[in-house]
Amino acid sequence: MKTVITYGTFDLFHVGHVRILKRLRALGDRLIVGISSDEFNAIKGKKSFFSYAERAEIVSSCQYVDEVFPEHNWEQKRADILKYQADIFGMGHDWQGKFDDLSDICQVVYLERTEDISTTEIKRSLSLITPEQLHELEHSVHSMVEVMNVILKSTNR
Ligand code: C2G
Repeated sequence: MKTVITYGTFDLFHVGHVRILKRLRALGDRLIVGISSDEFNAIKGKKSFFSYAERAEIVSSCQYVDEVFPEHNWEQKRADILKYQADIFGMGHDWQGKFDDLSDICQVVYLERTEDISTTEIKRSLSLITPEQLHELEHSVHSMVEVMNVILKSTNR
């Protein structure tokens, strides 16, 4: 049973997260993920949209993930690797070299990141939506609902 372990915030779960988890899972028989707690996120200078509990629930629902646990600090990785008897520690290549010190107790790998998507970029794009655009969107949705109701009524006659 080859165990792979990784860590992250995984806020606003997106295809970049899915792909790294899929690639890591393919390296072994089970994948265990340390999800950064809200308090650790603060230390990392991040404020996630979803709470730890929500992010843990989302990541654990991913088909490539077997177990999740809280990541409280930078220093716990060595103990976690020993506790879970992890054979491979992996991260996206934006962390290249940062965790090589763990190579005495497991294989350390850095896999290709998915370019052009990030939680930060998603938040930035959403923040650019103006109230007027939201109003227009709301109006369009209402119009679509009215059209659908007419179609439904005409088909139910
Ligand atoms: N990732 C990726 N492609 C993206 C975005 C993220 O492959 N477009 C990968 C990252 O390389 C990382 C994982 O997804 O391996 C989680 O990324 P984040 O949620 O941003 O986590 P991070 O802030 O990197 O926290 O102790 C380690 C830290 O907890 C890592």
